[in-house]
Amino acid sequence: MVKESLRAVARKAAVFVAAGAMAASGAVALAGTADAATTLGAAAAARGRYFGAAVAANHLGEAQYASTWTTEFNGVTPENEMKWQTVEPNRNQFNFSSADQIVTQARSRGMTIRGHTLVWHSQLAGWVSGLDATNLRSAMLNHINGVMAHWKGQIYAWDVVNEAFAENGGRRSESVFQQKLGNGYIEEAFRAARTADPNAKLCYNDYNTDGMNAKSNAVYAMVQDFKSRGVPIDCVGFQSHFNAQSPVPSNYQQNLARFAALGVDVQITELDIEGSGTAQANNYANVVRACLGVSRCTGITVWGIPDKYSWRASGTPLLFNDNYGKKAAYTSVLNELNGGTTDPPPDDPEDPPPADGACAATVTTNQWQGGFVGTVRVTAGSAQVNGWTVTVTLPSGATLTSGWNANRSGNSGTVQFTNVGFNGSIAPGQSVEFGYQGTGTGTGVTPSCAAD
Ligand code: 9MR
Repeated sequence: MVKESLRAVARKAAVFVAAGAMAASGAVALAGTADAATTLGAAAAARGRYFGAAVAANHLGEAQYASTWTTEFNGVTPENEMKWQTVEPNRNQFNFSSADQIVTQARSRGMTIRGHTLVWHSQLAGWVSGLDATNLRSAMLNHINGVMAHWKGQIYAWDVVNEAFAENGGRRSESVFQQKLGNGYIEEAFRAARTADPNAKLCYNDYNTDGMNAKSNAVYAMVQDFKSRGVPIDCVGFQSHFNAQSPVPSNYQQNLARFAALGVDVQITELDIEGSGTAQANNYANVVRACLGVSRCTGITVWGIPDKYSWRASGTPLLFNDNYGKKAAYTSVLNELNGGTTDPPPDDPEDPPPADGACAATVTTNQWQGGFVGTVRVTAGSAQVNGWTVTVTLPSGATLTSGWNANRSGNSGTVQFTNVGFNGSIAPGQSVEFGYQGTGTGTGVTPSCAAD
């Protein structure tokens, strides 16, 4: 009983964090409650995140499909309806009707909408591939402007460019944009997108970038370059299509964290995992846990609702079976979003709740060969906290290379972190999070917290 009530407090705390994050983005629906959430969307909202599904307009007439979407999810990505061949089948003739069927319903329910996708070599209208460079450039910019203008202010994040890299880290050579416009087309697309809808987050989205490999390293280098030169980019989408040949990488969370440390949000954009039963459920739980472990991982989208409508239905990769029954994978995702079994409960004797007026800090460290990410949770006692300082003594040899959501005094030895503007005030019993990334070994630290 005691554990349950304190978990409820922790959930309220998560709602508080969520509210702060959403005030900043202004785009994510907050559907969480203080009690154990019973839907994916509500549970994700309580963690400050969205949980979306790819939706196909042609299934919306099926009552169970529509109700499962609107009951369980607080986010959506139109699966094919915003792709170039659908929205601009002929030059400068736009058709938004099938995507609008999804967007209208999503907006009426306050869902987070991902726009997919503006510039992609596939599902492109036939007329595009015959253009010369000058015409292709103007067609690309006109497409970005036309599509983004239609939904201006309504889309949380756009996949501005999709799947531009090859597995070896080079550029994908079959892209007509790559062939005719050269490497600069990605930057041109992002700059145009920022102007077209300054409030949308602008993402680069790809697959097989989920672990650390030549392809993800190349995307990482691009984001780093964009950030250093002021090219607008806000987020990176990790498609996360997994099966036996392409399992969830062991360094999945570390990969998300290294991108986040560049100053972009990360999102799991097209999640599906082939399999069944406990193995599938465990894989899903690992993915959700990884996102929850990275404060800039703002949401998860599964690539479909029932298995039967998946692009790879034979692999039964989704959370609902063909009759919309909840699979073991559904339950493990919901449990994980609701706190899972890995977070030590706040009433653990080694992790006492803070005394009145004080704060407490706990850290979760993810260590890999040569580097680490620490996520620190700062929790107020039974009185309001108005500003805090967390002190961490790092092991020798550990050097911090970046951090988020806190100011820090140095990079090694004893480091003090103080709140930034938006997370200094913590209501009684509630929490905020900040994080850091470093090289060396960052495990075994015990943070302490002092309230101002
Ligand atoms: O799920 C989509 C499927 O219905 C389409 O036939 C296919 C066409 O390429 O695209 C699928 O979605 C893809 C997404 O747009 C980009 N990443 C890979 C997805 C799976 O192929």
